[in-house]
Amino acid sequence: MLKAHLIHLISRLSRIRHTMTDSCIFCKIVSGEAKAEIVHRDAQVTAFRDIHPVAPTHILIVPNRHIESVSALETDDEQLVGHIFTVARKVAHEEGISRGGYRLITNTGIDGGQTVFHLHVHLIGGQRMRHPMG
Ligand code: DGP
Repeated sequence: MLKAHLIHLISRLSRIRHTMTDSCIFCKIVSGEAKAEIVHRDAQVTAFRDIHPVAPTHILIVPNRHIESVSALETDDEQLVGHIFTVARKVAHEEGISRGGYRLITNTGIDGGQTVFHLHVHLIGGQRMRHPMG
């Protein structure tokens, strides 16, 4: 009985966490409450320049809806994930880095190096990069 109650509570809490936006900096950028240099915005995603660029082009593409990370994605989000990549391709073209190539990175969870817990894809380019596997 207690176990069932606890499972129900944890499930409710994780859902609340999933939609919580108050303290999320990327939600604030999406809503306009926080400033960022936005390069693309549509009904599903927003793309803006990273505050600490590691290359001449460093843009973050985020879903407008708060999703914590890849681990929180659901089957219904498949179209959204595809759209994020389509926007990455379009922005890369506009940045003039399509021909040279670029890197798309999604850090997931603490061990994956994620520091902002709102799903995002880094679009990085404008220079030759070392292969991440060495
Ligand atoms: P990650 O470590 O993969 O979670 O990447 C988070 C990125 O978000 C990191 O490269 C820095 C960037 N970032 C953090 N806070 C802000 C902010 O307030 N504005 C912008 N534009 N970027 C931010």
